[in-house]
Amino acid sequence: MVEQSTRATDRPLPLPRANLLHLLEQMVLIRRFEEKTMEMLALNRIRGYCHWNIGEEASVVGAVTALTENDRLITSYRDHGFAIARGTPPETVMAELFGKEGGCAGGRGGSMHMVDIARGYFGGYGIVAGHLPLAAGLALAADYLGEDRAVLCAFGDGATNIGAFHESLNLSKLWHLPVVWLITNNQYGMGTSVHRASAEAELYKRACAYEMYSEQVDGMDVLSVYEATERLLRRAREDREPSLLETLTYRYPGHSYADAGKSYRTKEEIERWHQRDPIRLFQRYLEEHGILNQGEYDLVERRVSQKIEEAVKFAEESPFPSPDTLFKYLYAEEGTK
Ligand SMILES: Cc1ncc(C[n+]2csc(CCOP(=O)(O)OP(=O)(O)O)c2C)c(N)n1
Ligand SMILES: [Mg+2]
Repeated sequence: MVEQSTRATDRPLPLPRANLLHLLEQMVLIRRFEEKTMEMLALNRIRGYCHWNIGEEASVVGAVTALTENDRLITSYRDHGFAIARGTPPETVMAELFGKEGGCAGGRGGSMHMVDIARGYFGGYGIVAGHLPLAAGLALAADYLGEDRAVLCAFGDGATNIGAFHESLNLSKLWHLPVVWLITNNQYGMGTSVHRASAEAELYKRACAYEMYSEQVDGMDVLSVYEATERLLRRAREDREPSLLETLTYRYPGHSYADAGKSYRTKEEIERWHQRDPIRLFQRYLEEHGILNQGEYDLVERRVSQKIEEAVKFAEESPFPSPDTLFKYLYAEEGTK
């Protein structure tokens, strides 16, 4: 099969060289991090659920990189990559997966509940579409307090068939809230394809019910995702207008550890999406523009592999939370907001 090129190949460079290389390194970091979590799960170092962003790196990194420091992010449970892309140190994400005190949620959250308030990451949520009303609330707070920030709310295609999706989009348009609704359309909600679940399978079109602006982009092309998200976040901040962005992408592994992802997808389909691996596409783009050669790519892999080793070491060495702190974080403490 002929590999499709990135849509961005014939455009001028949209970002300085260092930023482009950073996008690549973030994507490689997320890929290798997730592969390591699979290994750690098999070794029982990580217990419980694990939903990976493998295959979706361009959608995750492209969107999150478009946020300003002031902006806010909130996501579903498929959240390891979102935390890393937002700048949460990989070692605290790994420690969270291990259930350790040094984790970004103090070991209380685990895979589905990464959080990093200091970096404006308001967390991953396990209830499908449960966080969309929270995103509307974050955007309403920004508006009410006159803050110069927008909210990026990421969720899966499956979330678009939940009532909270419609309620949140409706209110956000009615009240002109500064929020970008981001559908990471990886073609499946567990084992159900979008075409079997949604009467309108072009999910971005659903925004028309709320007279909301929407777009669909190639979610395997990190620059397309970055450019669209950056533009829509700016519109949210400056014009106080919400919008809906759909990225078309694919998760290469199964839904979680209990799903091999093979019974409801053909080998041919999986192979077709592998032909457009977001990391390979962007690597080629950078090579075609003389920004990267194989030796430099190998260095990226080496740096990433070092970071992953450090992340595992930190997670292993961090203690489990002490039982005395069982009730910590359950109630607000006096003097805290
Ligand atoms: C309200 C609710 N219903 C069902 C589930 C079980 N469940 C967990 S993930 C999932 C699929 C969601 O698919 P999608 O929104 O496309 O996200 P993806 O996993 O593909 O990233 C379902 C049905 C849940 N967590 N919450
Ligand atoms: Mg999905």
